[in-house]
Amino acid sequence: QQIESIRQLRLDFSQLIMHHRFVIDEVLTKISILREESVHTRSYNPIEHISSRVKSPRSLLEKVHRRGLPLDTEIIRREITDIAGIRITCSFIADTYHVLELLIAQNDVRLVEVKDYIAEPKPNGYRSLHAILEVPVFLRSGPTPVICEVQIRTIPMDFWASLEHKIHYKFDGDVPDRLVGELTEAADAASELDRKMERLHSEVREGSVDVDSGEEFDEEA
Ligand code: 0O2
Repeated sequence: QQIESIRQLRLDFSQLIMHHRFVIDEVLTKISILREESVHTRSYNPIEHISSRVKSPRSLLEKVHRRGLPLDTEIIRREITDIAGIRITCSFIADTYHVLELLIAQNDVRLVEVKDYIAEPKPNGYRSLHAILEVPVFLRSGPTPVICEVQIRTIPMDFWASLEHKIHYKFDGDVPDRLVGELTEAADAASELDRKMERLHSEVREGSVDVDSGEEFDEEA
């Protein structure tokens, strides 16, 4: 009896992970279509980089334990919203909001929640636009809604967040005050860079600055 329920749990877990891999594929396809279409029709690429990951079973189980949830995949599916994660890096702040608007305008995408850490950065300086989306994956049994977390940020926001993440893990969360202070300064500098780049970009776009387009590298990935 107990062996049978363990076997069932393993099966449910691998199915849960598989469904989240599928939702990543669905959302990645949507994003690359939006990106290619924008390049084609506006000669403008709002997206610099896209990465994705499915939470490892180990870190998923740790989170389930931390949150005091039962080992029930239906509950985990509902409560843990970052099993499937996609990160989109844009050049400019305006692009982050625009990409999200385009995604949620699609009628099979349901916006569950938005956390706008660009408008309201976390106290440590973390900035990013987070959206929890629910998107159907087309299984043999029919369309099944699956949740996916999309983080959209600019290059400076991403640069800052990856370093902060490394430092956080290196010190196991107990980051020395001096480094915390320096990270806050770096967050301010990243924010200032974003503002400056946005301003320059809109000046160029509005045509008040003469630009010689010159040669460009071919786009990869
Ligand atoms: P990883 O390794 O990137 O997956 P929760 O999702 O329940 O843990 P919350 O507050 O509901 O927490 O979610 P929130 O605020 O939307 O943030 C979740 C994710 O955003 C984190 O996932 C990070 O990826 C990123 N994030 C949030 N705050 C920070 C921050 O201060 N610094 C950095 N570098 N990233 C941050 P994980 O699971 O913590 O990490």
